[in-house]
Amino acid sequence: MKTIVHIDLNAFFAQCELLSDPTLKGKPIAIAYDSKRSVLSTASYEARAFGVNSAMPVSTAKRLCKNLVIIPPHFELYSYHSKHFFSYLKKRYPILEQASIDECYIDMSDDIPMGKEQEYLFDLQMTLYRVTKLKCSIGCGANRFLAKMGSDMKKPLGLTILNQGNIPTLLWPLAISKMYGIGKKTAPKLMEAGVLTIGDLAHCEDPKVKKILGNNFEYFKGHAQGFGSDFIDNSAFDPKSMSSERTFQEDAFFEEGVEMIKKCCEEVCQELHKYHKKALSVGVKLRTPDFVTKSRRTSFSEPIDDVASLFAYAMKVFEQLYKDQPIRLIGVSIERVIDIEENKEDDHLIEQWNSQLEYGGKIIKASDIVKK
Ligand code: TTP
Ligand code: MG
Ligand code: MG
Repeated sequence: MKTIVHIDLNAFFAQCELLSDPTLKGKPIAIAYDSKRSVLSTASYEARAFGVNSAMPVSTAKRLCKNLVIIPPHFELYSYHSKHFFSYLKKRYPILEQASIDECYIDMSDDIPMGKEQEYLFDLQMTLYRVTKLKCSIGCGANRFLAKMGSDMKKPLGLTILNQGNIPTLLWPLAISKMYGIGKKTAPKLMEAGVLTIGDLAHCEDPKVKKILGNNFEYFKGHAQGFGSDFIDNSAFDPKSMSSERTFQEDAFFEEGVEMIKKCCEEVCQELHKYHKKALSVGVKLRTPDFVTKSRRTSFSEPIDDVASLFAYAMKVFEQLYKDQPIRLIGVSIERVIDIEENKEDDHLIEQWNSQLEYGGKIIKASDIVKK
């Protein structure tokens, strides 16, 4: 049996902002562009106490929490902290698969003595905090699913070890909507069919539920029973292109098209940050209801990785493509993706930062990271 660990940083973007500006400590903060239409990337735990959450419209969040401090995103800063955090881990644990900007799976079968998971992982969590000043939650189990569910159970600084012994008391009572892999659309259908908790699915034989989950029924039921893949892919994924596209439920026009382009740009940028890359070109694809697809692209002289710039270029392309016709599908892609240069200054900053942390430390500001 393997020992798989999932590590996820707590309120990640918000923590990064806090490291740059300690006066924010204890305040409810959220990361978003402060405009009527935008949604929150994340919120600090102080803000979550008011019901404020990721993906919530800024207007709703402000209504729920009058003193909410809205901070615009600084992706370079988040990318910097992410890189620092995961490269520290990668040096110690070679079988590591980064799953997003703030989480990874690690196979620690050869690292943790049997039965010593709690002590070992608690020490690791404290070391990570000391070295990086970032709080994370850790989950551990015999497979990826249990590790992922475990890291989500307690936050911040949670540590949850799931095994066949405690699955009935820790995993099974959770609402089916909390099960990793069950989407927003599927959860209500399962609930309607009487599957309210993960435990219900673990024991389910109902043909109605089999129909809802289709070919994935056994897969999800297996997870609910505590089984699943324990394979960690540590071959660093090195994408040369990235894209995001959406089909509209009903044919859309210019304004909805612009909204969707913004959304796609945000998704593509998240991918760029995840892999520490920048883009040199952007393409827009547009499909009309008669399935005619047109696409165009443009290149830039300076590599970029921020949503605002990518969106501005994508809009130029979209305006050339759009001829008042209804839209069925819109996509944004970047084909020329390059590594962010291994910047000597960055390494120097990390070193300086590490040594200063030892003495209670200097604070790194977004402006120190953002390339001049
Ligand atoms: P998550 O790990 O999902 O969330 P989180 O780290 O903010 O909070 P938690 O303590 O519950 O793990 O996402 C990591 C970062 O990704 C998050 O800080 C901001 C960004 N993000 C978005 O931009 N939009 C989103 O809808 C979500 C969920 C995250
Ligand atoms: Mg997180
Ligand atoms: Mg995460």
